[in-house]
Formats: sequence, C-alpha cells, structure tokens
Amino acid sequence: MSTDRAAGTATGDLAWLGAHAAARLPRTVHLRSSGPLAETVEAEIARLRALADGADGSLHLWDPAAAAQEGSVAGDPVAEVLEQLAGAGEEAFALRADGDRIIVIGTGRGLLYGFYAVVLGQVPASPDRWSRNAPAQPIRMLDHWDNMTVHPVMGQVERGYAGGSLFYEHGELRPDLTRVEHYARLLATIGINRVAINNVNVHAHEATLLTTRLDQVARLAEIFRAQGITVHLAVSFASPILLGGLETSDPLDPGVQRWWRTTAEAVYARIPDFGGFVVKADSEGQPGPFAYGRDHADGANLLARALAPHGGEVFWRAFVYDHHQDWRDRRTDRARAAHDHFAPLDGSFDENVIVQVKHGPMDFQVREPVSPVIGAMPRTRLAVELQVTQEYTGQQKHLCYLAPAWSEILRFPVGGPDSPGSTVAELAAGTAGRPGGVVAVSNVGADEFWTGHPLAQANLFALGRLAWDGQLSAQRILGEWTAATFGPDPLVGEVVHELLAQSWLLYESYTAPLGVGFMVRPGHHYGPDVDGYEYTPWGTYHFADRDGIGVDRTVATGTGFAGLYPEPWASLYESVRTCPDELLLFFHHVPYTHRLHSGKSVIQHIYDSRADGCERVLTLRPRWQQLEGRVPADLHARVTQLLREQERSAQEWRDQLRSYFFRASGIPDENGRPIH
Ligand code: GCV
Repeated sequence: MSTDRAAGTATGDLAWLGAHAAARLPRTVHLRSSGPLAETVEAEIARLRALADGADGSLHLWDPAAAAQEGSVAGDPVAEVLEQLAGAGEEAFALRADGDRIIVIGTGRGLLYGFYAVVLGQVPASPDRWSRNAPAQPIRMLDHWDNMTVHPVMGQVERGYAGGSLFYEHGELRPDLTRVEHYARLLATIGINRVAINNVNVHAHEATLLTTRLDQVARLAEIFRAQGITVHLAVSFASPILLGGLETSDPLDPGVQRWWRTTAEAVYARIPDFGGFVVKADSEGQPGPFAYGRDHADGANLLARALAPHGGEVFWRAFVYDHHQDWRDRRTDRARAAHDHFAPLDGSFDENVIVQVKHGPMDFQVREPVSPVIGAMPRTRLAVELQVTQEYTGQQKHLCYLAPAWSEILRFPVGGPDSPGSTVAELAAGTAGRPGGVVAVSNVGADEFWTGHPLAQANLFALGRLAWDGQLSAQRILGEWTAATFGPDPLVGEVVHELLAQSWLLYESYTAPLGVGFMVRPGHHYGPDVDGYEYTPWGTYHFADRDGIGVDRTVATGTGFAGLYPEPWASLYESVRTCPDELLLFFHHVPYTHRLHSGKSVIQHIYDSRADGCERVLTLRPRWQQLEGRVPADLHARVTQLLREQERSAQEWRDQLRSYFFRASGIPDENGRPIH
C-alpha cells in the first residue's frame, strides 16, 4: 500500500482523496456552520492537512445563517443566492471566488459536497457569479453484493473482482472498520447518498442482518451517516418464514403483514435514519410473491407499508425473468420479461416504492439497448440500475472505463427525441413528488487498491459524478479523477487518458459483436465461450448457424420486443435498414453477408474488429511502461500485470470468435489474417 508523498501520489488507502486532493485545500479554512455534518467537515480538514501543505488563499464554509450575517460577497448581497439555495434542498451548495477567498454556502450535506467539490476541483469558483450546484438525481446509491461468509460458488462478493468484502470477515462485521470510514468519505466526495450493504441474493446467514445481527447494520449506519449516507439492507421476501418461523410469506396474509411491521419497528428503534429495503424477488431462485399467486405490486407494497410509518423506502428490482427456459422454444424472450411483468403494474406501487430497473433489458452486457421499462412507468418512482463492478466488461482485469456507456444511456431519449423530459436521466430523476435516481452495483472490495484494477477506481468516481450531473462529459470526469489521484504530471494525464478514454469501445471490439451478448463462460462469466449459454435454461443469445446470426426481436417475425418501445424507436429497431449497427444482432437475425451501415459485411466486421481490437490492446502496456517512476511502484506493477492478462484474454477472444464464425459460416476473412 502506498501513500508516497515523494512520488506525489497517495493510492492504497485514500484513492482520489489523498495527498493531491489535500494539496488543493487552501491553507486557511474558516468553517462557520452548525449544520449536522459540520463535525465531519472539520475532521476532514484536519485529515487532509496531515497529508499535504495545501494551496494559497482561504476557504470559507458557511451555512446559510453565517452567510446571512456576512451580508455580501464580492460586493453582491447574498440574499438572492440564499433564496435559491433554500429552494434547492439540503444537498445543494453555492460557490464563488472573491479575491483569494473561495466561499462555499450550504446546509447539511450541501456544505460537505461543496467542501469536497473544492478539494477535488469539481466546480470552478468564478469571481463574477455564484456557481449553484444541486444533484440531478435525488437517489444516488450503491448496492453491495457482499456476503458475510464465502459462498462456495460466488465467493464472498458476488461478481466482486476486488478481493473479499470491505465490511465482513468470517461471517461477521470486521472488527477494524477504518477502511469503511475511508470508503464512506470517498463516496461522499462523489455525492453518493445511500448504500445497501449486502447481496440481493440473500442467503440464510445474511438474512439475520435484519434481526439478530441488526447491531452490525447499526455500526455501519453510524460510519456512513457521518458522511451523509443512509444505509439499506437487502432482505429476503421469505424472511417471515426464514426468521419469523411463519408458514407463509404471502403478502396478503395478516400474520405476514404484522411480522414485517414489527420487524421494521425494531429496525427503526435501533437505526432511526435507516433507508429501507432492497428486494430481488422471483428472480434467479429468490423467493417472491408469485409463489402465492400475487403480483409484484402486492409484494413491494407489503414491505412499503411496514416501512412507511418510519419514512423508509423499498427498492424493488424489476430483474425478473424465467431462468428455466427451453432453448428449443423461440417465443420466450428474456429481453421482454421485465416489461411484461412490470409495465402493467404502473400506478399500483405505493409512494415509498422505487422500482429498480436494469439499464438494459438483459443483464449489464457490454452493449444493450435502453430498457423499454424506463419509459413505460410514468406513475411509478424508478431507479435505473447500472453495474460498476465489471461482471461482463472485463472483471477489473481488462480496462473498461464505463462513463461513456453510462453517458450514452443517461442521455438516451427513451420517450422519443421530441418528447420533453424523456431521457433516461430525466425519467430516473422523476419529479418532486416522485423522486427516483440511479443505483449501481459497487466495484469495491478489500483489495488494497479498492477495485482490483487500480484504474477501475475511475468507474466508481464516474458513477457518482454522472449521478450528480448526467451532462458532465466522460472525458472531463476522467480528467478530474486522474488529477485527484495522480496529480498534475502531464504525461500521466496523457497516458491514463489514452488507456481509459476509449476502453469501453475497445473492449466491445474484441468481445461482443453488434449487440450480441453472453458469449462468455457460464458461471464465472469471464473469457469467451460462444455457445456457453446457447443451450442452457438461462436464455439463448445468438442463434448462430451456417447461414446467419442474431436474435429476431421484431414484431413482424420475431419475439415482438422491438414493439415495446415508443416511436420512433419501435420502427427504427424493427427495420433492419434503420437499426443501428451496434445493436443489429440484438434485434435481427441476418445472413453473415448482410451489409452494415459501415459498408462491411457482418462476418467481415466480426473478423476485423476482433483482430484490430487485439492489436490495439497490445499497444497499451508499452505506453503504461512510460509511467514507471511517475506513479507509485506497487500501483504500476499491478496495472502492468493486469495489462498482460488483458493481452492474453483479448487474443483468446479474437482467436475463438474468428475461428468459431469461420467454421460456422465457411466464409474466409477477406484480409487473410490467420484463423485457427
Ligand atoms: C446478484 C446477474 C449476475 C448475478 C446477480 C444478478 C442480479 O445475473 O450474474 O450474480 O445476482 O445479475 O442482478 O441479481
């Protein structure tokens, strides 16, 4: 672990909140706030002070009362900005330069966020006007898929690629939670305001966090609370049976309802600001309301009513599909499932239910269309679920900076380009009466670099920044992260940018062609296996044969999935002529000789992009070598080792896919590059 000030970086312990961030904090800081997080700000100032000397000038952190006493800044009365802040909620802050002073005004979380914004250089302080900042998404949440014990198949963190759990060890909370404290402050710097602390696949041991192990939740809640973050628990829908000894979990059963009410009361007696429950029901073996002939609104409202008296909320996941499919049955389409189950329930969920929808209709593949569910539930609070942990995007062994993908998703006007307020970001954020947001699966674990691949920290950072403001460019966010993590060295900035900026498209180029997903090894999901899932009960994803490839999801001849979108998307996806190349095989089954808009045939695209992508991967490590001595040695070594693995794996992807599709199609590569 390195906190090497001489090398100008601080990595292991502090990620982007180390010496470089500390160096930005003005030497003189005046804090005038009686807000709830003032003590946190004070402690953070002291902590950062110990890391670096700080910048010239002074920082003034005021709550609105202090600002009102001040009266004016740079000659302007503060009354107007205070009025605007009052209407913007307790997460908002305003920032302005006045000579060599930087002024931040905010209440509660707003002041904390404003403080971190200065430290991380997220908002430039203008001498001419106040920069007002408020988050676009009311809910900015991370879900942890952590088990307390090591699961025999899934390990301790399900789909975790950064070592064991940050929270738990040997089935209980870790005795030393110092790194959880660091983690909480890292999350606050990027505006995260909620976390869920256990896996949505709730095993028997973890289920007890709700009852007999509640003290452990309370301990974590205390740590996160100090950084303005509320804690949530993933619960099993079968808890009344598992924990309460009842014979049923039927949502309409009065005994079940009573059990949830009493349990929620006990939780709030211990943790008054507890956030609520996250539920995966009737999905991949988890229990749910279907067992009792009830629907998902019945299920969600059961929990919502137990939490409502205490202000708690239910995050009810829409990830419900049949994982006992018959590959011979071409009508069942996993892509339709969430829409089929949830869209008809729009308007039936209680006010404190948030339906949590994966961003695409499948499951966090490297490329998917936006889920039509997001545009189909105007009377329901929604949260769009993203995956920071890189399950299908290289498992934190490959570089894959996901901010460009998330930007594309958040900006997509799912309700139609001419329909105002219909981008994914806008629909997720909801309205004042129905606030929603963004929830993402964390990529952090007990690993000394937090994320396994040290450069995967950029994804966590970007997730928070985009949930705060979906209009920020992926490139700008990358610049913020790089400077805060590695300092101002221009070569470091250049190389990190070169490695990460295009890495999602690069990863796509040698792995999943044209919107086909799941060509991965079943189980662990790493590395190529074209037919890995094709004949399994989990769904069928490419239908490749000697003549063609892709899934026909048209209304005319396929599963009808394309028709679940509003216009113009339904028609655009329906027609092979207008469907975008990158999604062609998601929506259509076409001959290998089909010409893409790019001018290439499908088969030649498959051949070329794999070979080109791989060649490009081979250029990354020599470039990274140039940073030896300019970034901490341990971090440099870890990245070098992982780049070697990325090279090996990319070659495997290239060779398997090129060979597979040559053998399937019999069509040679017109460029004559080797096929095995
Ligand atoms: C937590 C995918 C993953 C599972 C995960 C599931 C989910 O299927 O492979 O490990 O389970 O998504 O989101 O619930």
